[in-house]
This record gives sequence, structure tokens and C-alpha cells, in this order.
Amino acid sequence: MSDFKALSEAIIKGNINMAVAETQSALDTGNSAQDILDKGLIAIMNEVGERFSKGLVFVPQMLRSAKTMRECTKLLKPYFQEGNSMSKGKILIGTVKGDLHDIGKNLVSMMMEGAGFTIIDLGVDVPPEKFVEKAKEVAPDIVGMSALLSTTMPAMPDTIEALRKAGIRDKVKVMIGGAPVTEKYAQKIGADSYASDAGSAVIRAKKLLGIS
Ligand code: B12
Repeated sequence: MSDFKALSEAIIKGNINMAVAETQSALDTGNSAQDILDKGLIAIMNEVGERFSKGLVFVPQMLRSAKTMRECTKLLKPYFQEGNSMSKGKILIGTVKGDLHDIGKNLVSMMMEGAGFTIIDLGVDVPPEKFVEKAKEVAPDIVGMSALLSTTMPAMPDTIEALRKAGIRDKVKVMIGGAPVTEKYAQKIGADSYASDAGSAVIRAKKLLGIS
């Protein structure tokens, strides 16, 4: 199977056409969509992050790589559909206030949708009051929050507190995730669940709602 070297190079360079062609070629040569996602796309974004930490790439390049990855994930979406059934539940999801990272959130949404959940996506930089307002409107089963920056993680307990103040905390399950987020942090802030990746997010969401 592929070592995703050419794909990696294309994403690091932010060459969308080449990256999309490499993703298609990886599918055509028998790589599973899960492997392309985990061993290819996500591993490459981690490499981009490391390069950023070392000062080898800067924000515009990181953004271009992110855009490139997003185009590649579009090709994988059909492979994560579990088949059409009734909605398993409603998930209101967003990236918390001050945070613009949405690749992880979008992957979680894609997998959840594929597994039969209905997704209401609030986008990025979502303040607690927006989560509350929409939760009141759509009555979700789960409120999902994503944070990629240690500086924006506190917006998670702020949002939980806002849900509590609005009197709807006990009507929804709260699930959190994002690279700096941990199980311990989830427990500390009183979230109901945490998942480290999109695949386990689906498993945990089903568990939270008591479905298999
Ligand atoms: C791409 C990227 C960007 C892009 C984002 C584009 C976009 N549309 O998302 C841009 C260029 C905008 C960006 C900007 C910045 N970034 Co940035 N970025 C990244 C990078 C390289 C990749 C993130 C990513 O997409 N990973 C791939 C996805 C698939 O992984 P993931 O998000 O973790 O998601 C998975 C899980 O966490 C989980 N998950 C995620 N969300 C949720 C939600 C729920 C409910 C659940 C259950 C699970 C779950 O499932 C996902 C799928 O498996 C990371 C490096 C890294 N290794 O994370 C840095 C990184 C996150 N960025 C960083 C920084 C510092 C910044 C900036 C402050 C830089 C600057 N000086 O301006 C700004 C902040 C902007 C802001 N206000 O948000 C730091 C954060 C350090 C920290 N711990 O605080 C990192 C770690 C880079 C580094 N090594 O220093 N960034």
C-alpha cells in the first residue's frame, strides 16, 4: 500500500490539483479511505504543525495546506456513509469562540453524518450564547465543541455554564474534542464525553445516546 509520499508533498506545498489527484490515485490503487485519512491526511497535517512550530512554515502556508486537505477529504466522504436510515439523533457542533480551526470539526461532522446523525454545524468562532440560542431552537441530543488552541479551551466550560444558566444543560449531552483536549479535561469541566478522533467520536456519541 502507499506511503502517501507524493500526497504528503502536495499537501505541504498546498498544491490542490496534485493532492486531489494523489488522493484519487490512492483510492484507485486499493488504499482504504480510513488509511488515507489517518495515515495520509491527518498525519500530514501533524507534520505541517511540527514544521510551523519549528518556524519552517508560516500561517499562510498552513492555511493553504488546510484548504488542500479539505478538498481531499471531499473525495473520501462517500466511503464513510453507513447506509441510509432514520436519523440516529441531532448533533449541534461548532468550534469554540476565538478559534478558527475547523478541519477536525468537519471530519467529525462528516463521520457522524455518515453514521446517520443529523448535523447542525455552527461553524467556527462560536460564542457560548450562539450555542445556547441554537440549542434552544433545534433541541439537539448532543452539543459538540471543538478547540485546537490551549487559549480557546476555556470557552468550553464557559459554554457548558451558559447552557446551565439557560436551563438546558440537563437536556443535552456535551461532547468535546480537539488536539489539546483530553479525557481528563472533559471530566474536569463536566462534559459528558470526549473523543480523540472522528471514528471514536461516532462510537462515543452512540454510547451516549444508548444506541448501537
Ligand atoms: C491547519 C492549522 C491552522 C489553520 C486552520 C485552518 C482550518 N480551516 O482549520 C490556520 C492557518 C487558520 C491556523 C491558524 C492558527 N493556528 Co493552527 N494549526 C493548524 C494545524 C497545522 C492542523 C490542525 C488540523 O486541522 N489538524 C487535523 C485535524 C484532523 O485534527 P484535529 O483538529 O485535532 O481533529 C481531530 C480530533 O482532535 C478530534 N476532534 C476535533 N474536534 C472535535 C470535536 C468533537 C466534538 C470531538 C468529539 C472530536 C473532535 O477529531 C478530529 C478528527 O480525527 C495544527 C497542528 C496540529 N498538529 O494540530 C496547528 C495548531 C493547532 N495551530 C496553532 C496555532 C498557534 C495557530 C495560530 C495562533 C497561529 C498564529 N500565530 O496566528 C492561529 C490561530 C487562529 C485562530 N484564532 O484559530 C498551534 C496551537 C498551539 C496550542 N496548543 O495552542 C498548532 C498546534 C500548531 C503548532 N504546533 O504550534 N492553524
